[in-house]
Amino acid sequence: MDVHTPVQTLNHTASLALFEAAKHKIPGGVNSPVRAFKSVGGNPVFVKSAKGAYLFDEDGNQYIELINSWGPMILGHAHPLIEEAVAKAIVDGLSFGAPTRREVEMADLICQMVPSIEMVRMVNSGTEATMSAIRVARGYTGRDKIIKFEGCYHGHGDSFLIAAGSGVATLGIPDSPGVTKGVANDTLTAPFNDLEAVRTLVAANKGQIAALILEPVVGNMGCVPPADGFLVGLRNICDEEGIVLIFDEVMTGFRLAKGGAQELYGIKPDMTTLGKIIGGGMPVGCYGGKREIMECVAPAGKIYQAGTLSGNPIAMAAGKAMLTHLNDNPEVYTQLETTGATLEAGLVQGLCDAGLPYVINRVGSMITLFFTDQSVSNFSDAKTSDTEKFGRYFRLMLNQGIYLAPSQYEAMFLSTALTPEHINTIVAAHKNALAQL
Ligand code: HOZ
Repeated sequence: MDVHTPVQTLNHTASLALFEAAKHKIPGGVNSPVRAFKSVGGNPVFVKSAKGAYLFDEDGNQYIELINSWGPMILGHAHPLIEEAVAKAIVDGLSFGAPTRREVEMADLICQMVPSIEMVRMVNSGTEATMSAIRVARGYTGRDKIIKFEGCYHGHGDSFLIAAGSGVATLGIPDSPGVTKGVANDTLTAPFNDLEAVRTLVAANKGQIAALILEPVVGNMGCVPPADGFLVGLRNICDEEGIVLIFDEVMTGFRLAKGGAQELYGIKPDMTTLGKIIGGGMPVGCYGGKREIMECVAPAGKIYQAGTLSGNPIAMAAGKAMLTHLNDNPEVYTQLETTGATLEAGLVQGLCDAGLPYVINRVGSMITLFFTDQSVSNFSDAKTSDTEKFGRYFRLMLNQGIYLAPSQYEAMFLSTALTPEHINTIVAAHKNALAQL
């Protein structure tokens, strides 16, 4: 019989003091709600630094990193290639609000790696990318409505805060106050993986739907892969009805394959949105797609979208270093798949030994453990999870130095900095946590 080590609570004195101070000046003490640990209990850990597979907090605790800034740190933290590129760029100036060579090189690289993107516009975040993409889709089609899926999260733009996942689902406020009825009425929702529901919406709103947007592999209700035939079914519906198909690849882009989920599943969307991943973690995003659509964007066309910081030189330098590395080293994806499969096998073993009901969804280096006994293929399924149990599990893992996403409705993101030894450590902590749930 395994002997389990009782989990001691780590010292979080400095984090706690910072959180108390933060609550006086920052709403809820955090600059993005999901960081507040609200659904898992306890208080947020304040990060001091990160390197490779590790995160270090203000109290000197060390954690193995499984969030990786919600996806972009594919190569782990403070990777020398990216650090060097940023250091070199900084001496040339921080922001110009004018075009630069690096933006042209980045646009070339993105179009090369994601062939459905024929033209691309840089913005500053994934939220900005998705908000801009639907404006362009509306301008291009002359239609107002969009379809999104329950539990998908596309940033905090008004149109997307309807039946949203991520922090919105975590805090139980799926339809945020402040979103006007008009905007809400233009957002139609369907359950993920339900083609019939989409067909019904399209038939009931004939000629009115500008865009259908989705995370092709969802990360924001936990990891939920597309069912066989789902993505191709959506592609066909959009073709038949003249609807712009938008893949939100803020989390999956350059992570699941060089060309993102669209390469993995062999489906070409009309438009793609990307986020922090194209800046190696710097604040950046972009949207792009078919030339015919993108040429409608000002100043080439009449659909307005702009930004002083768009294509920021430091973000471009970091992004170019990371994307070039991914482009030149396809073995990164084999390594991420192996790491993901090894972690999954270890987690499954622990859960079977403990005799606990579970579902693990994984696509490559995105993975979620749901505490439920029914398969999870949409948001209703995800909500059958025992979130209390997830909270206890989260705290037991944190206190053993494993940093998971602080919500059942998020995915873990693995990096190439994780070694087999790290995976062994995570699995040992997992077994220990399960024994003490
Ligand atoms: N699921 C979010 C990223 N797509 C979490 C990050 C945040 O909201 O701060």
